[in-house]
Amino acid sequence: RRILVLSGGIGGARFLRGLLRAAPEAEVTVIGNTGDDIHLFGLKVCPDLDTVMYTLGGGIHEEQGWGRADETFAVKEELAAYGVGPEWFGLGDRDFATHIVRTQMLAAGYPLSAVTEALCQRWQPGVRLLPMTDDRVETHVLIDDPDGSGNDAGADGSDGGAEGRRRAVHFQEYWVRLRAAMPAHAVVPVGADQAKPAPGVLEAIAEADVVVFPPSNPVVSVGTILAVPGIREAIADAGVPVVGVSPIIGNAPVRGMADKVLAAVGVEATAAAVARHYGPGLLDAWLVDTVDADSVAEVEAAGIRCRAVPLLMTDTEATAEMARAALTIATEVK
Ligand code: GDP
Ligand code: FO1
Ligand code: CA
Repeated sequence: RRILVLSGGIGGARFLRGLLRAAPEAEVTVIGNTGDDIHLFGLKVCPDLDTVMYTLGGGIHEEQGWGRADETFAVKEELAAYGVGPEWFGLGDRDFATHIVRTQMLAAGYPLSAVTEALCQRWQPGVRLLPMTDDRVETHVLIDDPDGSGNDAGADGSDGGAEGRRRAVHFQEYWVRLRAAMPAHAVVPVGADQAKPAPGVLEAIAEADVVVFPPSNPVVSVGTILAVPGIREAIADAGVPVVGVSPIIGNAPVRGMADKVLAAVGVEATAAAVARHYGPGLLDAWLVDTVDADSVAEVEAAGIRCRAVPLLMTDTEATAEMARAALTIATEVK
């Protein structure tokens, strides 16, 4: 059985670990989000691809969910000693090697998809990991300018935020430096419009027996992948079940800033609202947590099959149970 998964970083990677345990015989292809990518110190960093690769390859820092286990930060400290920033993004020595190899291969002319395949030769994640595109896409977030605009209130006493300047910051700066402490007015995957699906992406969608949206961030992870022209249409036209798992439990993300970016796109942070956001034209079935059992009827009324099951990925077996529930509901919808 061929399973296709659209994944961001931490949430998607942890779900994949459970999926591989639930369906050890399946061929799993992952389309990874690259909108989080950032260029630092002359290197290209791909947080979501690396999180999937490290998590499934056994190198992840488990508590953090990102970055390597057993890390040291000598290079980071030396860069800071030279006054070379930014200092707010925690790149470790082991992680730097991944970005050096990637940047070297890109400079030699290899596309990101070939680079990712080469890196996975070492890590053996047990899935085929494809970037959503080989083209450059970087998500930016529009916020009220935290460092400018001088006066706190407009001349007429209005809220500086409404009248004040706004600026776009890289998603990583919004999340890692600013901790998503202020509203996001817009989320823009810069470059997505001109991006083409990476080699193998459309074929993997066409060959899939089931497509899974894991509990990844619906806006900056799954949403960004769907923003690459051709991918959403290919999934909708594949004629196979598309099953999603809610990253929102009890009207809040389990971790991270999904509520902030959902608000930016006008979607409330509820399990049902996210299902409706994906839409019945795309999503055939949706899993919500048992605390959100009262929203099952609402989701089904939207034309999406829905079931309430425990959705906390407390360990691999709990996650495997979620994956089994997702594969089961898929057999009931198409
Ligand atoms: P990121 O790129 O590192 O942010 O990772 P993803 O986009 O793949 O996943 C982030 C999402 O995972 C967040 O919106 C969380 O709410 C969700 N998440 C994390 N842990 C859990 C969990 O145990 N259960 C569920 N249902 N969602 C989770
Ligand atoms: N997330 C943080 O909250 N703080 C960090 O310092 C940080 C560093 C980092 C380095 C490499 C990498 O691949 C990921 C890293 N992340 C960090 C996670 C990153 O921001 C992810 O993109 C988020 O999980 C949201 O997608
Ligand atoms: Ca991410």
